Amino acid sequence: EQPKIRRALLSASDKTGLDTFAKGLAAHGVMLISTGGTASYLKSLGLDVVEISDYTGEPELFEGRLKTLHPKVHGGLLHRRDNPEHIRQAKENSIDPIDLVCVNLYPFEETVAKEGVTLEEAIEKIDIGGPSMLRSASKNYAAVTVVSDPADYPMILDEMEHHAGNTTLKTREKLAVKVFTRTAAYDNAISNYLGHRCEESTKNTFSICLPLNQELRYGDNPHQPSALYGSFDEIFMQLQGKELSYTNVLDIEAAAELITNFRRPTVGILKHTNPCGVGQDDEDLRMAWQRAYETDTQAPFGGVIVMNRPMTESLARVVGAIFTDVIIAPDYEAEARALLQKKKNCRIIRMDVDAWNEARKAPIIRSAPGGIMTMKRDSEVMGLDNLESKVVTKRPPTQAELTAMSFNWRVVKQVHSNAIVFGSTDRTLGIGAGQMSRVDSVRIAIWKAKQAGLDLKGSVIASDAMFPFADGLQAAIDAGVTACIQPGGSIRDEEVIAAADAAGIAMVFTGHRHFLH
Ligand code: 93A
Repeated sequence: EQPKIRRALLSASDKTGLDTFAKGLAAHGVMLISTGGTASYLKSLGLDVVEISDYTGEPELFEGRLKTLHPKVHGGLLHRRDNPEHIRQAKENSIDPIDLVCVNLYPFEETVAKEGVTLEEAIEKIDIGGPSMLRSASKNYAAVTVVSDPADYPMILDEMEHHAGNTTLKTREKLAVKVFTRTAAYDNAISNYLGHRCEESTKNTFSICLPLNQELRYGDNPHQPSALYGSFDEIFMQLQGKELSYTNVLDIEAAAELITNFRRPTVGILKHTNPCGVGQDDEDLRMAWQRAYETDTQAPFGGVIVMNRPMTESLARVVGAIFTDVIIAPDYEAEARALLQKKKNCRIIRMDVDAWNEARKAPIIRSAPGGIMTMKRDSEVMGLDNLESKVVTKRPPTQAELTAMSFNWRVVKQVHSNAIVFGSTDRTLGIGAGQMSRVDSVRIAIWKAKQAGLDLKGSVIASDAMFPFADGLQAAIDAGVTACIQPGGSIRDEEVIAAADAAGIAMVFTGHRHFLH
């Protein structure tokens, strides 16, 4: 038979929900013990509280660095209630059992996220006593209820109501697991913050601890279970549609990365993380979509649509006619939302652009045999500054060609290698993705443009990496391009430039490549 909870220690930086919780505990006849700030707060609510220093008989020392690190606290949490020797030692040392601990930690993560925080400020926010109590209580979850999340307050009061003033063992076990996840994440945040201050140490270890965000529908295929960790749903809020799968998440990230490259109103259509088409229009988002869609009217079946402006009603109307898996927009006009509601299975995602921009500062992480690999994200469009000075051909590009180069370079960056994009100033015309030889990507892009009934005469070609031979560029020239943007850097660059000059086309070397694997 479970004894009632008699003593509770409350020490909370975040006082959210604490008033109701503490009152609820008091109503169950629980004695409340509290640290300085929390005690003042509870007293202000008219509750009876024992100050921690009165409880331990020792003052809070060193500006609060030493408040709860005391045998009366940790002994009260740690001793086994089913072990006569523990009970005897507790009595001998005047240690009373503490049956519930409610702690939330100094806000270390929030503090270091602030601009301009000093090392000293950060260090003062490293909570020692809080995690220690949480860990002591969790180790002894057989007897102690440990509360680390204000969201659990109502559930705990409810259990006490229905289980004679205590929680169930099952609940205590779950709460203990939650604590170890929380303290592990807390220590990782400290380790990463301090580690990043001295570059070298981050290279010694890499630690992450993320809470489960959601079980995914499945992985690449239905026989591959999959799960998502972290705070994905705070960046990409799903407003409706089927549950996300692993490939949906990959597509959403690829789509977000693509659209982030553009400031003008832009719509992108993707499939299997590759762009099928991208279009722009300053007046009408539907026109931007039209341009993207015309690039390839077949592949977008079951694809992803992304835009960098709130989705309009007129766009929702045309998109409604096409089978689409995911739509991503910073927002939706009310009429657009209403129209999309009819597409029950389609996942409608609202993208928090600020949160995304924050999230993409983190490195790319991939599994590697026996561990993981990290890589700085390819987040900047490289090589577009002073394009005029990067001309390698006799003929310099026209203004329109420069605009088209800039647009298609932003697209090709998000196409898997080997990547080729044909396009004009505000739209793609043909995309070749993921081929093992560059010239094949060129051929595929040309073939696809032809299939779509599009003319490549006067278009621009963008290549994510250098042309190793002249053949790829020659195929593009034969198809009608007048300008080319590519990184350069091949040992046969001279041959490639000669082919361009012979055809009178303009070419720039960005000096940066954008491989994507
Ligand atoms: O500086 S500490 O690591 N030393 C301690 O002994 C200690 N005990 C609790 N910080 C400590 N705490 C933390 O104080 C708790 O985790 C909580 O975040 C905070 C509550 O302090 P107050 O009740 O004075 O507002």
